[in-house]
Amino acid sequence: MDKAKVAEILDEIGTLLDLKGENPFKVRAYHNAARLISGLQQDLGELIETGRLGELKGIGEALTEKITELWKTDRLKYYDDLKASLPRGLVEMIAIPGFGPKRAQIVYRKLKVDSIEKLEAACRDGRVAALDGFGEKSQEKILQGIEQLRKFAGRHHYHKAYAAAQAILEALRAHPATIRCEAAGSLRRCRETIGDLDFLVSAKQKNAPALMEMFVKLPGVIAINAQGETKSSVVLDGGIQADLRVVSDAQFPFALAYFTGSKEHNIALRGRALKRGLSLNEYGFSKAGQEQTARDKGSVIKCRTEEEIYDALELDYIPPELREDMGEIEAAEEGQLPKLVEKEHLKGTLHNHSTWSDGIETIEAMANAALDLGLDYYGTGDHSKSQFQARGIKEDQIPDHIAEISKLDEKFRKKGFRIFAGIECDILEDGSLDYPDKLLSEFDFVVASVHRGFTQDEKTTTARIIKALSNPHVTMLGHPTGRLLLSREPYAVDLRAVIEACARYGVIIELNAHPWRLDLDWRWWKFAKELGVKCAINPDAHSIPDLQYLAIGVGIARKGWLTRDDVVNCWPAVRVEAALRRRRKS
Ligand code: DGT
Ligand code: CA
Ligand code: CA
Ligand code: ZN
Repeated sequence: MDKAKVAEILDEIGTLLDLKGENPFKVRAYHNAARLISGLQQDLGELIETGRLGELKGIGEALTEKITELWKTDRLKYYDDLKASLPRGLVEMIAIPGFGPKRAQIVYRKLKVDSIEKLEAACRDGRVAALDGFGEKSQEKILQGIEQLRKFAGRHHYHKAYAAAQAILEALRAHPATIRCEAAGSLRRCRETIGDLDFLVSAKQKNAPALMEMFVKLPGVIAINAQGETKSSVVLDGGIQADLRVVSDAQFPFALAYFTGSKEHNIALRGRALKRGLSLNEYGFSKAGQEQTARDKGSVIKCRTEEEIYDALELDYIPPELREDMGEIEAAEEGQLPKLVEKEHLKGTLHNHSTWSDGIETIEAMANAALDLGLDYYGTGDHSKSQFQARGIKEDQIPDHIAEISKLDEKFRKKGFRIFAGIECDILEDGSLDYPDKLLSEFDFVVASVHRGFTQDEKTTTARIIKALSNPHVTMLGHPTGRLLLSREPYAVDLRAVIEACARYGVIIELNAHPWRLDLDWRWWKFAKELGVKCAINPDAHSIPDLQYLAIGVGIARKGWLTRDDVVNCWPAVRVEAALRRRRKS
């Protein structure tokens, strides 16, 4: 069993215990252990073998035993028993947004409701509203939550889909029959969530069956939906569906363009081809009215690459992230596509957490990890005092906090690396900030974020955020909508007004790169950029592996048409430092 799976099971145990009404400390111990294990830098197997697992903070004897059992036997009796002791439907219920274990327990005990279907029925006939502490409003909320859950079903967070795809790509590329191989679909376009994976391989026709045979037997495949000569479909561990198509190498660029999508982009391209008397599909170009098929001799215009397909349509090459039919074809026609930001352009990372709040590493360890990634600077951004459950920094700790960062900055300067002192400061319900201005002025930069009061109406929330933005100490707006992808809808907010306010006050907007957030949404960046608002791609890292989220953030920034110059953490340290300071002095 790998580390990630161990962490996942520990996390689930925490949830199950919560559902059973166990004491909150025990529940939290499992959730914390899960976070610790998933972010662990040392080798878990080695810690277990050398008996040093218990030395980790928060891993006591009971947890050591359970983790060891999981690691060594791939199973855990305690977990199996726990799962068996609760109705399956009850566990499923807690995935309903806004419906936690506590409420699940109540409806289970009082109404004998043990499935989502029964819960929906109990809401429809008013039994839930009649329960103590529920009422009409929360009953309505639960119904909305069930609707949302059904909408989310079958989609996956980007990092999970990406990780699953990498393993499969490696296997497919290593196969001797493979000529070219790519993952297409929404993954290649870097959508914020992924429905299924679409793999494409080019090979000689006679080799296709062998490739299919390998594909359906890959580790991680838990079910085979279909296995054919040119197309197979499987379900992977974690519930992600993966399709594989094998085409000839001459068809490959056409199939790649087609299966990359989006559907809307394809339709627009096809329309453009038709205007030129051509028909375009996944096999190639043909004379209009004579569709290519898989067996045809080949495209009437030969294209070795996607670039050549766009060229044949008199378009500049359109990077996959832009293929959403949102103006990219017009821009490509006029030679107006932006030169998109790239991973290699990143020079630093701002807004990260440490053991000063809810992160699992020290600032020094995090900064070293950023240095190892080849970055030139690191910004801290721990929580402010109102986030007490995330151990937000109390006012009287701030001098020590800043002193530690200054000392580290001095030390790292010798390596040509900078550390900036930031803070993720809560925007309180009334739009004021969690610390007085005097304390805020101690920091190099302030990320202002909403972490509660999500139920305020749109007008109130918008005014609340804009009031916070007007404070000259605020350098950046954190995760502007508070959404958690596939789990929590954004709070009601007029983003247009918020972005305009950012432009007015010179506030940077965060592109929170945590795969559950990817907030500000990519659809808004073009507008923000037109107003001159700058972007910070922030991993919001709570552990060293979380720093990898930067790459996902770059994908989303590309989707938002951003260039290197639009992204502040692609700037050299001196320029960033000046930019962070500018507003507060003016
Ligand atoms: P997903 O899987 O929901 O995250 O999104 P996609 O974009 O990966 O969609 P998927 O897997 O259904 O199909 C992959 C690509 O195949 C899609 O982006 C465009 C192409 N495609 C699928 N169906 C159609 C269609 O009916 N017409 C056209 N023109 N293209 C299609
Ligand atoms: Ca797909
Ligand atoms: Ca698909
Ligand atoms: Zn936050």
